[in-house]
Amino acid sequence: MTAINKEKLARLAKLAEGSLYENADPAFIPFFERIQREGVETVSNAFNTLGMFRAPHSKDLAGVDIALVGLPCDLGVPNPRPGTRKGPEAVRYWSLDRNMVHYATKICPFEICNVIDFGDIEPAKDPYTLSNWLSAFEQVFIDFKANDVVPLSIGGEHTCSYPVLKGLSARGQQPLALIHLDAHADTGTDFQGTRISDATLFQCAAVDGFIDPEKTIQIGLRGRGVHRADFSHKSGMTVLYAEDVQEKGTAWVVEQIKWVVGNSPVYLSIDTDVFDCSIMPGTTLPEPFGLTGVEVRDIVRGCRSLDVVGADLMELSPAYDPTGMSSCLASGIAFEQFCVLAEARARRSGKENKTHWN
Ligand SMILES: [Mn+2]
Repeated sequence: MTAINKEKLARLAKLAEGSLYENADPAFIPFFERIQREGVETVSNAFNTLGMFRAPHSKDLAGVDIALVGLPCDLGVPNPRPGTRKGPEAVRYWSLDRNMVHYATKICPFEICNVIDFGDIEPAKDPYTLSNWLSAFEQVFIDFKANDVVPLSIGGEHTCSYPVLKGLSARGQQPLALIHLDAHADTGTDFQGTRISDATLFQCAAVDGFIDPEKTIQIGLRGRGVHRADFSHKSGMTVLYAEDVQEKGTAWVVEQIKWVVGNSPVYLSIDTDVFDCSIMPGTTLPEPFGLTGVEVRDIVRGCRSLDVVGADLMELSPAYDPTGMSSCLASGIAFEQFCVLAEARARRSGKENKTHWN
């Protein structure tokens, strides 16, 4: 090839002028310009002032639409693979490598909702006792509910979802529908002498009136959890096995979700073991033959039109994830959940609030 002519080089040089974001999607240039004015570091990740997905850290719930929050507890796991207490830290780390704008749906949660990173919740005393963690979580989620704050929680093991559901249902006064993605039903009874654990929490949540089993759909079940799913069937939950998703497709799954949930306020809980063990070693109980990242993504995106009032991503266990890719995938799914929550929150309040960093 001969040298590229000067006019073409000049044209390319012109295209390359300007700052990093001047060549961004024009719809989001005002957003990126605003957050630069507000001092948000958007390139380097080496800033411990950055919250999850670069949200501002705050404990003040006034005027807040969405709280990103960590539940760093793994005391409800009786098996020999503890470690989910490090899940929030790993998602915060990998969340800085996600964009602040959804590349496909064009949703920017920070432009339609006032978002904070609430930090992690820990009990004020005796952290050796599971019930102290659950009480600490319950109190915060009661406050979230009272202040109309929508949470995206990162676990922690699945027991932590019980006090979340207790708080968001106003201790059962306003029960929720539930979309539950998991390899296991988590509707067992009294696991090894403990009533509330990561094997029983959804039975407890139903018996205690926090969720309506007839408006509950469990998706992705397989392997060792299936024979413990009796309560799910008998109480009227809709149960879709991993094979149902793989054979009938995610569009069919989303139809079932809409049929079960309707327009009820719904909570979206994802256990990382819903993913196949080959892409999710970093979880408490890895299960073969699970869902792909794209399948879970499409199911979450399929919830965009629903009245989602809270969501969580549980059981991420970074110690078993030497490459970090389990946490990378988890942070990507958490961003999908974040966008769905933000859209639903803005729709419910009928107005769009912005996130501010100062
Ligand atoms: Mn689970």
